[in-house]
Amino acid sequence: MTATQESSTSATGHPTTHQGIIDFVEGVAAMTTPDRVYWCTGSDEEWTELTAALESTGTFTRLNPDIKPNSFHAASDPIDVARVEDRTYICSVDEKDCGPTNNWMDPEEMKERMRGLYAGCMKGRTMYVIPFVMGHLDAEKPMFGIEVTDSAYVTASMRVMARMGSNVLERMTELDADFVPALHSVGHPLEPGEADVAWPCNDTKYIVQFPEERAIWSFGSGYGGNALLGKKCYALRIASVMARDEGWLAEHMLILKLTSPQGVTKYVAAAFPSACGKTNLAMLEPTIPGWKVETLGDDIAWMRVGDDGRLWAVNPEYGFFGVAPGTNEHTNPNAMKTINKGNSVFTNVGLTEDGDIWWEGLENPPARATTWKGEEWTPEKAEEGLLTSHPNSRYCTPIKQCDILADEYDDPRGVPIDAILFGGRRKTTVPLVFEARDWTHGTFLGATLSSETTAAAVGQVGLVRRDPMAMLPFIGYNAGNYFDHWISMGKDHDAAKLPKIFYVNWFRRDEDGGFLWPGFGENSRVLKWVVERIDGQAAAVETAIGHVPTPESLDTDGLDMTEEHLRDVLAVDPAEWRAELPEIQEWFEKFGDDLPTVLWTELDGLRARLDA
Ligand code: GTP
Ligand code: SPV
Ligand code: MN
Repeated sequence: MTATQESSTSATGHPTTHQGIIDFVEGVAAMTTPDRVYWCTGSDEEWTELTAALESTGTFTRLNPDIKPNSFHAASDPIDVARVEDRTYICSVDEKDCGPTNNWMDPEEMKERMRGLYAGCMKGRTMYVIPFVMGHLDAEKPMFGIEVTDSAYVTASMRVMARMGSNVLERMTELDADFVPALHSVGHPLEPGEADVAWPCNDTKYIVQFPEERAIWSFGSGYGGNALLGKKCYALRIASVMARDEGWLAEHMLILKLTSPQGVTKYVAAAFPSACGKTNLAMLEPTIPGWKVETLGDDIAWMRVGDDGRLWAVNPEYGFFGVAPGTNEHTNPNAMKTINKGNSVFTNVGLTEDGDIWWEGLENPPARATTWKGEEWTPEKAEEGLLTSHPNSRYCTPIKQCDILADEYDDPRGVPIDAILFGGRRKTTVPLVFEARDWTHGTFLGATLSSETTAAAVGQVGLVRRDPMAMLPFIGYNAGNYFDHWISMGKDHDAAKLPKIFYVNWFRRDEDGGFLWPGFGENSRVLKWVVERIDGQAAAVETAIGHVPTPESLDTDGLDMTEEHLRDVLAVDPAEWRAELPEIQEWFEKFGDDLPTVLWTELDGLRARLDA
């Protein structure tokens, strides 16, 4: 890159006088020995230079500008397609603070090991310095970070996903602000004359959080959640620790605004595990007349109790990093409109002959395409099982391009949440929707949330595991203490003003393996029941697990569904739930004394109600 910054260059030649930032950047450069250090400005010229550089290394293929302007296709190394949970560590000083659900290593030992990997690892490359802020630059306390990376792909993607650039650096300098130092390398140094590869990465990967230091060290991967360090590493793992210490919540939740035909507005946050429907719900087009959904966020919510006692949520991100397969004009027309405006990066999807992208589930399959692995694809080969796209392929697109982005997205105070939904992917047992009895019971539902694993993380797909609050891979400390933090939010504040908690499951199956519930836009019927519950209008039956809709209380107008079918959708089978009890028991036992006793009381209550 040739661009340099003239303004406010310090005596050290850096575009800031913030000594903490200078020390971090110089320290990393000394260890990793890049050929160049480049401070990102976030300008349009910079984007043009970055994307041109990515085209020249073969990382990016420019898409047809008549179809998707200023957009690019990228294909990763097949060993670098998803988050690597077994390589992700919480290196707290005390192992107990990491808890039983995270990998731990002594921070000094980990640093020693990683310094060995980082030594000279940026040789032959440019080191990009990305000043960024998660949330608003004019927030009461802006949440700054500096990501240092040797990946132009990561730099381009960070520009889409986070507010970044010169104005952020200037503000950090003015405030002499605290920031999260986030070090990233693909771990692929280049010897003199050695040609680069399209997707540099390393067989050895480490995604490491140092919670006390609020620092992130990532090595060996270029994939989103492993490499765009503002996202999962900062906004969830590190932020969850900050939130524990400061009395707020950092959660894996979408945020949406729902307006009824009468013009009544409600805000809903929902936590579903990776690849379980957050983006789709966040951008939903209601099928019930007169209802409107607007989006505030699709992956992460930071929530604080305001002076009014309500729980206020902001989305700290600036883009969508969405699952591509299955996205289409029917399932998510708003995502399609967003990406069709251009300015987007598509990773591990198919590339068509006319310079567009295609993935499984998209309309109008092309006559031929190149798969993400570079194979030739035709509809005939699809019948033999060849996929154009990796199941965890992603689009990366600016949130501001979303037509249904709510105006409140730009308000640093965020929005007051009326309802929290927890949900997972369960073929059996869990009904379409039910309401928790109170905040503590809601915390129990979140703490015992279960879901089938997906392609968003490396490993076997389809295994049922407990994924508390959809945060299993993202809680930056002892999950037992995290449950306690949730419980105390209900105790330290007026629970009546906090959101009501619900549990949903779009993924229940019939005997033939088909989905019992049509999902997507039809989920508006569930949202309607939820807000009517909050307003005391919708009926429910009290069951052992919580308040389940009566069949009449769920709006099924225009839905082609028999009464019997609807009963199956809403069914609570005591035998199935009894089978959950030993699993929950085993799950809770993992946490020993760190599990809040009220959660044992909740489990006893559930058992007693099931036996009654
Ligand atoms: P991350 O970005 O990994 O955190 O995922 P996410 O929670 O945002 O999931 P997303 O909305 O991208 O959905 C993932 C997959 O679930 C896609 O293949 C969707 O088509 C599918 N999906 C989403 N909503 C529904 C639904 O209501 N019913 C069914 N059957 N599938 C759904
Ligand atoms: C997830 O896996 O939950 C995602 C994608 O949202 S990633 O950014 O890779 O974590
Ligand atoms: Mn996610």
